[in-house]
Amino acid sequence: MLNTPEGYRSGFVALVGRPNVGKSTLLNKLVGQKVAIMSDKPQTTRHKIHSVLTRNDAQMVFLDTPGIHKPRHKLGEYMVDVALGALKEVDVALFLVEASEAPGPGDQYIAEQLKGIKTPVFLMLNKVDLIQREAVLERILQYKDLLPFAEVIPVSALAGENVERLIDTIIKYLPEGPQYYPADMVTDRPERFIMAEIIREKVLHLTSEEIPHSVAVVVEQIKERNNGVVAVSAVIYTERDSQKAILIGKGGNMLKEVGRRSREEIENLLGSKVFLELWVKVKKDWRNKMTDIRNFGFTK
Ligand code: GDP
Ligand code: MG
Ligand code: K
Repeated sequence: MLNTPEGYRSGFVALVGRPNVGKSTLLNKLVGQKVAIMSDKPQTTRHKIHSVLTRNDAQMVFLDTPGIHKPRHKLGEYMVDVALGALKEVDVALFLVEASEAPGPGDQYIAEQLKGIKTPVFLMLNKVDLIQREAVLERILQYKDLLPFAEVIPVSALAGENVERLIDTIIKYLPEGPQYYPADMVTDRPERFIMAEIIREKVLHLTSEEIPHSVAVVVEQIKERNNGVVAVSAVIYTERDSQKAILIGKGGNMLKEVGRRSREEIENLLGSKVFLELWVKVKKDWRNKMTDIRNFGFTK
């Protein structure tokens, strides 16, 4: 435990909301650095990510939960489980919704799940930059019926609008408590995991519908060489030979581009030159095999 001043507050905050409402974007804005990957495809986030925001008066630990949605396969069930489990452990839950859309079945499903939980829930109307100012209040009224919300906060995670106010409001709900983590720490996830997430993000960005979420990335080796270059070797797992072919691309072009973009970002993360080696392997039907799910590191 680090020395904690009198009156210090600390606690845990979970982000929930249907896929693509901007949970990862908000999380990154809150802690001011890229820790969760973002993409315009749903279900980019499979893991619980802890990231930490430290101020002089408080420390918040954020969990980016996988989207809560009606499960369609075992991995789906598992993700929902992780998300719901996280909600019971936290001091505040941020329920993100889309300002540009009226409440849908996905939001209703999440609201149902949240009803049984004692944690105070904030309604976070995100992406307010996409709608007229005058439309904000009307939209809030549509969502307010879903649950008894402790607070209602319109934000733009992308633009950082109202994020300071959100932080101040969260702190009011935190109990007095110690500073759990050092002030300069933003995530307790090992770099290996973040690297794998960066590579997976590039795959999802560069391939369109052909490569669904049946892709997993495992970073197998990280070695620092004498010249300071960090050699990273990673495997991208797909479910089918046809997907493997798409991922490799004509003359290996797709894989090269995934590698180039990933390498640049990993270099930023590590602050050193990186030599990145990528492999593509087929592992059939992995989504429905729990043992494989564990092997890929989806631990609770
Ligand atoms: P998640 O699935 O809930 O984690 O959503 P992401 O954070 O991955 O965001 C999904 C998409 O919405 C990305 O393309 C983001 O850039 C976009 N997005 C997130 N927040 C905002 C926002 O405040 N305004 C706008 N215009 N787009 C946003
Ligand atoms: Mg996400
Ligand atoms: K997403």
